[in-house]
Amino acid sequence: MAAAAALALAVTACGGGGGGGDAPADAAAGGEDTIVMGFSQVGAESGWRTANTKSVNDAAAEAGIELKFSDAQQKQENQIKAIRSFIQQRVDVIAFSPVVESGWDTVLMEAKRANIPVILTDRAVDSADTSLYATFLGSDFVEEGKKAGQWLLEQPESSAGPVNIVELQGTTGSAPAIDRQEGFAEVIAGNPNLKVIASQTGDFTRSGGKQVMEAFLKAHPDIDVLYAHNDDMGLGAIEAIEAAGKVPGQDIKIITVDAVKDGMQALADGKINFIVECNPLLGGQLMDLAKKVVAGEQIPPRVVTEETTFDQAAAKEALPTRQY
Ligand code: GYE
Repeated sequence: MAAAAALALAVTACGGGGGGGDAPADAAAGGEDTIVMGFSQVGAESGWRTANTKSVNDAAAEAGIELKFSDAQQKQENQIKAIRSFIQQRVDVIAFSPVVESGWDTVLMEAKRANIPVILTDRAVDSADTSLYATFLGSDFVEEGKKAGQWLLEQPESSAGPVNIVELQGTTGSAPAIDRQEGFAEVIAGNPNLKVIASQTGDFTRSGGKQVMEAFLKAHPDIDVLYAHNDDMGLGAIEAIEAAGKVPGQDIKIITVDAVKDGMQALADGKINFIVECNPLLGGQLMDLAKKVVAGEQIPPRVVTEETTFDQAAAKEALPTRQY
């Protein structure tokens, strides 16, 4: 620990002296007053993520904030490395979307000791010490899970007899996977007809969704409903369902989360039945919060994004003007 701290100090001193690797970037971006943000992204696992990355990049350019962007390829160790490097470069603010909820206290403490504010964006951490970050900007994932369950509760088949549900979970240990499972389970517990007969992670990817759905279809001939924690896994699962000779949206009803373009298209085409929206366009709000926190202004500890839901008719209406 002491050695690491000493090293961090040494690198910091060097960078601050003007001869460090970060000096030219600062100069190019317009000098001393430019806010520099280190941003550690989860990866590029889904359409949602692609839209989120674009939003962050566009908003930084618009706000005149210099962005140091790092892609963690869905690995926590890469995010920890990126955050340490941002601390060494003495960025003004660090923003990151934590791939999983736990295991962040040490590195967040390092940022705090270096006096660099941290903004959590999109996903939460489970740290008990909330002084380790300035705010959390993102969706209410439990609420999203509840909306998915609520739609299913309202379908006529839910009161007609047993409904066998399979669930494709997001990345194990991630806030959206944990919370979307929890919200959904809580709501469907109100109806004994509704049973989750299998639940497994597809890692938020299309290929993961396809593979796991293939296995579900082999093991369970009697699946009525698929609940996928994101559109991409749902879209992968549709391929598996069609390959098994079943009709997605009819033989198996499908509920997903996100409402990205490809998901909305499948919903409009009748292959998905219901999508709970999760808004990836967080860039603008993130840059506003960053400016305030760097200026020492008060910011709310939690900023929740507003979201809606779509059935097939609503998807048809929304698609032509959908941004992502
Ligand atoms: O739903 C999924 C992505 O963290 C809200 O991550 C995000 C989730 C999103 O891979 O598609």
